[in-house]
Amino acid sequence: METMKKSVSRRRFVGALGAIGIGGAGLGIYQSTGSSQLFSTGRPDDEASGANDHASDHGDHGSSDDDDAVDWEEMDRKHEEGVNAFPAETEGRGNQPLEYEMDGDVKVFEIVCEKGEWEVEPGEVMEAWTYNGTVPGPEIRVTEGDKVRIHVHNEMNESTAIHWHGLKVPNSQDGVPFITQPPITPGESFTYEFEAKPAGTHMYHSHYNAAEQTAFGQVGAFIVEPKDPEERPEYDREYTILLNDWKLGYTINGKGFPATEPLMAKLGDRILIRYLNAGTMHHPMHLHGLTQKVISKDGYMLPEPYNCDNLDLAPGDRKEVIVEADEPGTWAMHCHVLTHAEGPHGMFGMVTAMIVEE
Ligand SMILES: [Cu+2]
Repeated sequence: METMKKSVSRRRFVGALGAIGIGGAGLGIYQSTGSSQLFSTGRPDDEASGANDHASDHGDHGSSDDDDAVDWEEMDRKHEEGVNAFPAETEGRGNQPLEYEMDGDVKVFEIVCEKGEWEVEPGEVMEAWTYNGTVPGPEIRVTEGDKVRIHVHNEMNESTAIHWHGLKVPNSQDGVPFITQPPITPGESFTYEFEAKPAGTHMYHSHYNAAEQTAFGQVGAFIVEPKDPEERPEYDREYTILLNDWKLGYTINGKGFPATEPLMAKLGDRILIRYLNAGTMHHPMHLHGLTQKVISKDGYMLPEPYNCDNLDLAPGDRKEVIVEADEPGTWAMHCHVLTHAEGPHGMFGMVTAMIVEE
């Protein structure tokens, strides 16, 4: 992973979005229906209030049947404001490599489950349940065939357990309380041990009160590099896009637009994107202007890779794509369930961009 924030030109981003015609057109239709709930960020406080900070103050004029009442200049301003803020600084960064120690030939990792806070968007600090303090949790990355030991410490006030989603582990290590192990009760620890296989993009996530624990942030990427790199296509850079919804809203790697990070590429680069959907909904990820070649599903290489620009991700899915950065510019990239991405106040949630520099 690379730090990308510094090299982004906001002017170029705005220019590119202008060129592809993202704007307020058509939003008057949404407003005349008065359905501001459509633009919920998905967070529980939104559900309670029936509105949210992306949609709430359009209620002032949203109930009007007269489209002329729409303050289009204000809508333009809000749209522009969000884009100008991208990529916005927030506290905390998930998905960072988890260090390990060697014990003989075993890679030993430590994971602490705890409740805390997480800044999802600038100024929007929410209750989060974390692995080692971040959302998503740190990235575990090993090589196929590695022996792995993971100590999980539960510092929460409810039980938990971790499931190694996509990995082929012995049944006793599968992480499902009352099926393969007792729950890890508050204050207790549990040690998982297995051989890392098969190669691919996998996940680890809570399998206890999982709807809540995972939605509050207890999920991370578990990458198993192939023993033989020749098995996989070559690439110049890679990015992980872990999607989640519900408790922290619609997020990419624990952040909502404009706090999401852009994917940077040099013209001609081949970019590997690892998509993981940890959420409760489908999220079709649409990349403007460039082709996504899907090479694997759940770690398994496709016998016939296929091209697309809109790639559906069901809950639990992991898909790997190669994008050839063959067209310069700032290309919007977002979930195409548009209520997860753009409302009367502009873009939010599952939105980022691939920036191809010449
Ligand atoms: Cu979505």
